[in-house]
Amino acid sequence: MAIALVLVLVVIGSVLFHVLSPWWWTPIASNWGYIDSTLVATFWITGAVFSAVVLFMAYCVYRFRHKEGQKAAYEPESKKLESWLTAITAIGVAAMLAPGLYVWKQFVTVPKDATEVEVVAQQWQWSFRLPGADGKLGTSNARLVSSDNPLGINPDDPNGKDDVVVEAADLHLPIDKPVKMLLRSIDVLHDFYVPEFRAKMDMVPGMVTYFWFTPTRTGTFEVLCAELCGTGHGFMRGIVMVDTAQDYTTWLQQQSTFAQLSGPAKVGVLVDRGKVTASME
Ligand SMILES: [Cu+2]
Repeated sequence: MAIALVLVLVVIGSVLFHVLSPWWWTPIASNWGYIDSTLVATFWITGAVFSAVVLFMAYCVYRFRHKEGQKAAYEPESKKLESWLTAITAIGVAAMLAPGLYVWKQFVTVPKDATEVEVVAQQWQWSFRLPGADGKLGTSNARLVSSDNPLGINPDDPNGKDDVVVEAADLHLPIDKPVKMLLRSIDVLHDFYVPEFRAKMDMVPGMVTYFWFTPTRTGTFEVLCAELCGTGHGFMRGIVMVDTAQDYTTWLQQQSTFAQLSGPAKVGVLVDRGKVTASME
């Protein structure tokens, strides 16, 4: 009897903890509200199943408790019970997977007007690269990484000359413009994660992964690394600031291009700082 009561209390406590918990998501700052809905659906389904199973256990503990002279019936198989339990489980699993697959399709189907932004991870910092006035990022290769070229940008690619390099500093993005995040790592596995954007993706050395999103409110958001990447993993933080179009342009004009950082002697081109224009406008 006491055990049955404890099981009922576990269900009541779990539901109350979920409903009254002060730990919930940070307010969303991107278009991915659908990811939240998918999580809510998963909470409802797993919560209902958890409550049903534990309450059923409590019922059985109470109903079939020991009584003098009572014998249990042996029934190793029940086709009918197995069929409907299988059917209900299949429906529950499908209801959790289907919205996830649907939102995943959207997550990696990048709209045509999205601007590319490259994120480069390394132990243990974040750097960023934006296309310059030509709207194109130059090619890159981890073999080209050096103290003068920390992102490994190809100096022979003309598209890369005007790329804006933001090394180990804050990234700014304009509000309400879709961006395609191209994710690159130059050492080990990392994972670019901004909780408010409801978006994260592994970064794998040797390949470029991506997702897209549209920032929907201005503010300062923390970038976390969501992949255990070494002793400095916990300190691998960065900042993404979502600006109004005007603030974004002001920031962009203060940034340096790859050509400027490399110096005229190395690439033979001198780009005027004022000519870095906002490719997202
Ligand atoms: Cu990391």
